[in-house]
Amino acid sequence: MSCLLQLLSFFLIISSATSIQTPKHYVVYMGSSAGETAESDHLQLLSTVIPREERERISITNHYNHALRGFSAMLTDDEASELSGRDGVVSVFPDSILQLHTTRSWDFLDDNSNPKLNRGSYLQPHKSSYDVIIGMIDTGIWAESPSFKDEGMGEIPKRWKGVCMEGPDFKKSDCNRKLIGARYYSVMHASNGNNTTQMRVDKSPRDTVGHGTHTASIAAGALVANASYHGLAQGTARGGSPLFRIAAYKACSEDGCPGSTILKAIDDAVKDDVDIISISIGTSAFLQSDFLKDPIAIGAFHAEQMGVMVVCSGGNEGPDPFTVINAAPWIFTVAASNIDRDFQSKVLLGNGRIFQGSAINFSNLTRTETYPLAYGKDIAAKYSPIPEARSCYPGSLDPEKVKGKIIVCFDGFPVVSRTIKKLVAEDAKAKGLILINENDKSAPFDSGPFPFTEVGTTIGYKILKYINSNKNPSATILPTVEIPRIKPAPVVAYFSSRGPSVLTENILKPDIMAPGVAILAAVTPKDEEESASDGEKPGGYALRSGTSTACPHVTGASALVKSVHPKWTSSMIRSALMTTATVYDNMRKPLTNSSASFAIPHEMGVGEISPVKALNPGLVFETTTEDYLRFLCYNGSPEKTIRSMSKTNFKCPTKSSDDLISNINYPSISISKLEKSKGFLTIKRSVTNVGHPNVTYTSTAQTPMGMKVKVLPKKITFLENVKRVSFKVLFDGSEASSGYNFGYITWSAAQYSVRMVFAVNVE
Ligand SMILES: *[C@@H]1O[C@H](CO)[C@@H](O)[C@H](O)[C@H]1NC(C)=O
Ligand SMILES: *[C@@H]1O[C@H](CO)[C@@H](O)[C@H](O)[C@H]1NC(C)=O
Ligand SMILES: *[C@@H]1O[C@H](CO)[C@@H](O)[C@H](O)[C@H]1NC(C)=O
Ligand SMILES: *[C@@H]1O[C@H](CO)[C@@H](O)[C@H](O)[C@H]1NC(C)=O
Ligand SMILES: *[C@@H]1O[C@H](CO)[C@@H](O)[C@H](O)[C@H]1NC(C)=O
Ligand SMILES: *[C@@H]1O[C@H](CO)[C@@H](O)[C@H](O)[C@H]1NC(C)=O
Ligand SMILES: CC(=O)N[C@H]1CO[C@H](CO)[C@@H](O)[C@@H]1O
Repeated sequence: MSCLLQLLSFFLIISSATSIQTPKHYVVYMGSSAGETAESDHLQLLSTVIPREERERISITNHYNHALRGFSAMLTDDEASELSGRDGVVSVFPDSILQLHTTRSWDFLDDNSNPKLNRGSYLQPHKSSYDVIIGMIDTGIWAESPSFKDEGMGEIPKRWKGVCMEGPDFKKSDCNRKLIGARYYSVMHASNGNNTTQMRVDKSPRDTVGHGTHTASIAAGALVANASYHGLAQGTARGGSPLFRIAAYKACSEDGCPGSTILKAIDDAVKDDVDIISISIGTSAFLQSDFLKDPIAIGAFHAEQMGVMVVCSGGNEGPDPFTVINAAPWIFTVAASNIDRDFQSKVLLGNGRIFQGSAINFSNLTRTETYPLAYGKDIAAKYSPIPEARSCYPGSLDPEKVKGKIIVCFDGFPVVSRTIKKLVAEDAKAKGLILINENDKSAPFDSGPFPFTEVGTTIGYKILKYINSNKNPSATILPTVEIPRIKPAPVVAYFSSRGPSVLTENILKPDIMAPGVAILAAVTPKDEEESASDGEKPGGYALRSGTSTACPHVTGASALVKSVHPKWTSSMIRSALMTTATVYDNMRKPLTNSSASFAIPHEMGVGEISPVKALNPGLVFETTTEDYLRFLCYNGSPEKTIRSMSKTNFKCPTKSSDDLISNINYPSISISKLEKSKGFLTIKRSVTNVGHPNVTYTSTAQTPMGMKVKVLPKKITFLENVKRVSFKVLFDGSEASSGYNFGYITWSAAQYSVRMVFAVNVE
């Protein structure tokens, strides 16, 4: 036995010693920028690990030197590991491809259901005193969209240091007073794990994917009257405020976004002097390892340190818990909700019965004619397994039997998205597809001109019963109609990623929720060709879903607060939005999730944004860079590393443990472990008065059954010279039920109401 083991390890040593390591793309992160670092310093460092005979590899693909310090380069694993031990190197990690937050490979949200902008009236235009610049890190921009017209906008702010990069299809004159900057990046070497793939070299900031155009028009699009998607969702399209400026940083292509390029885009955006960065991109929840090996978390940390706010989508991997990403405490993390609008395509059966289905389609079918109706299982190809045929699995249906019929399938096999099922039916020349969805997926699917609708299991089984009890069942799918003023709304979107974060349960994530289902926003013409029926004039707008569309709503809302309170830091703006968020829907009932249960903070954060209320929050929780550094200590990063990031001689507190993270001055409270036997646990917070100078606030607590919550002191008073006051919250879970308990504490005075949500895991 031991002999065999020895033999095995012998072979292992041989094989690793003889294998030639292929260089891959790595990011070498070196902490805070200490002023401009010359590229030659980084080349010098590289030359100490790369052998002389491979000198051509001593070359830097990205050089970071504004917000942070570091570079990316092609390295072997050994070279990378050697570099990671060097002085001044915080982390070395393989570059990876992050995904746009509207698509995912095993998607519940379909490729088609990309993101786009909410119809008007979401945010009121507001008198602003400060000219906010929003940096969109995304797939670039379609400058010609009416959403980026600059009518009525004043001079570009003098502090702006960005550029409008040109390309074969993009001229300097494509930028204007609304779209003030556009950059693109040469994305040459990118690798996923050990598989190095060559990516296209970009030549222009133009958006060829559509994602960046949608998100930018949501955050800051101009007013566009009569925007609609083929007549649906008609109204005035506009972003957070028509007056905000946009700078586009094209870090992504349709293949995704290399982390090394996102980091470069953040570095540039900070240098260019944007106020807020919006990122609707991320890795998969299951690939998260460490905040300091995550390019978005690293970039966002340094942006925050330099006074630039970073807003990110929380991901589309819901509804399972522990799926939220972009969950560092210095990131504003956004969940998605449905809004009060739905899209339905009715199914009309041969027997005259009509059922409601959910879809966005351009079906040309009418009431007057019906088509043969068949269940996938009954028209299976030879030898194909029944579960596959009942789910429209590729290759499982007999094209001869499908042709000319309306097909009914179940939504089995999560990897086979709605897009694929639609293609399976369409390729076999089906007349239409009725999908029976076991889960309410809440985001209507855009099937373009192909007749499609999606029904729940109750209706689904009625349709199957009709098929089974009729010799010649038939049906038709009617064109989509918009159903306005849906109740209840908002509702947590099914796909929205859920907390807690796998990286720490002592910060509540996601932070907040915003509209992210069937949002109308600007698109690129290419995007539209696919959906337009013959001869139809493209309208320039489309409906898309995903936390990608929710994030720029929060970016726009943050910009609104910034425009009215230019001196506020990002943590003050975040706090203002969080403590004023609403937890009630349009029926004045507590917010719910898509299965009609009360929504919990792991689904929606503190609730749905309420941007206008956030302009006057009364009190704010300020979270400082020092707080974030202490967070890193508590989270287990070495002090040496944290010093490299801080630019100072920062010292970690002598007592350092994960539990102490709950004491970071955050606008919500999360406690990963409250032991029943240990009595009261004390949490500290401090609040800053931004409202009337002489005021006394009183606290009340909304507590879950059995849990004791005490706020000390119960009243806090602010005077002209007393702006910041500390208080304690004591939690006793000895009689509470085990598991997560949720509630909130409200500080009230006159017109102000400051809500602080808590999540406490009782053991
Ligand atoms: C890297 O290669 C090893 C073996 O060659 C393989 O087991 C592993 O899955 C690969 N990792 C990635 C991320 O591709
Ligand atoms: C790398 O990935 C590409 C596409 O994902 C694949 O075609 C190729 O075979 C992979 N190469 C290696 C060495 O695994
Ligand atoms: C908007 O469209 C409606 C009907 O399509 C039309 O009557 C109206 O004049 C349009 N308004 C503008 C401002 O174009
Ligand atoms: C609907 O459009 C398709 C092409 O998109 C065409 O083949 C079909 O005949 C049309 N059906 C009706 C009823 O007009
Ligand atoms: C809604 O919330 C309930 C209770 O927390 C939970 O059991 C259910 O799985 C949730 N539904 C979705 C779709 O997340
Ligand atoms: C606040 O109170 C102080 C004295 O307590 C008073 O001098 C001051 O005028 C008050 N300020 C306002 C704005 O009411
Ligand atoms: C939502 C949508 O586009 N519905 C269309 C479906 O098709 C009919 C007929 O072509 C159109 O009139 C609807 O507008």
